[in-house]
Amino acid sequence: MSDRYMWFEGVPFPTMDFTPELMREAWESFVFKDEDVLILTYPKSGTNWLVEIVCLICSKGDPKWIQSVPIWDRSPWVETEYGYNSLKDKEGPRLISSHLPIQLIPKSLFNSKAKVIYLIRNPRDVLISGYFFWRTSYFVKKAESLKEYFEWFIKGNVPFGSWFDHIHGWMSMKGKENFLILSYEELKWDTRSTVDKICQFLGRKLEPEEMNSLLKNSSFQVMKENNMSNLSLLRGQFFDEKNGILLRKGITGDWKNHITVAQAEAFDKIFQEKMADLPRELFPWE
Ligand code: PPS
Repeated sequence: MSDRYMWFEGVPFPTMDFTPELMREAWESFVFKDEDVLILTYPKSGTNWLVEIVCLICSKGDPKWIQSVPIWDRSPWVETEYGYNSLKDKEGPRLISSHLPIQLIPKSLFNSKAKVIYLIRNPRDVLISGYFFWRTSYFVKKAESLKEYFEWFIKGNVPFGSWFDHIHGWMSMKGKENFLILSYEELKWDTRSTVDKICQFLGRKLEPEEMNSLLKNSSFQVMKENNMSNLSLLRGQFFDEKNGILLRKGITGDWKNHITVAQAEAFDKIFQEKMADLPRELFPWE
């Protein structure tokens, strides 16, 4: 059980599988290769869904890989001890996941042509998803109530720091040829077209039946039942035995069921203040 964070360079991180030494080594020494694909998100934005989709693009819709290898081995987290060690000597093109803010990503990214997909989600839904997820985990500080977590989220006192800073930081990459920005909302509202966009970005093509298999196997229901993707293998070790759940609801706008009118108004005000300098089309839920 944890009642604290692991702080690194002023940003709070989970306490399990994260150490300052490893994070510094990854930051300074990890080498991105031009053929790598990096899936980058602020936590609770749909990372695992996007990983599942990219894996199915790589396997041309064949679900064997996603049904036999845990998702954290298919696309390891570069900032964790386990992920870093499995990635660093891996041959060939790699799928890599990260929640790191731009200032802490391994520096070699900026000298490589690795393809980066950055997935954004309505921060109100990110907040709710995070509230329910972190409280079943053994590796982050737990809020007493949603009210308390709401305050922490606004201040950035949550795992991986401020959502607002994360978005601002990574938006400095907007317009670069190797940087694709997507939203959870577009992925949810028009999965097929968004997958087409990803295929185009990765230089891949799927036949219609391959695409249909991808859509079926990355759907919320199928992923929720896939033990290689739903994190159930980590229950007891990283998460509460009974309640640890990654695939909770998988919808847009669930925040409306949890946040009070006063909180929603306060959030709108902060969002407008902090995000006014970024183009509105980045935020399709507005
Ligand atoms: S983590 O722990 O930060 O890596 O979580 P992450 O994967 O980024 O986000 C978890 C949320 O994504 C939802 N999810 C999906 N939605 C729709 N379809 C599919 N297939 C899918 N897979 C994961 C998951 O349900 C979490 O959102 P909430 O709102 O909590 O349900």
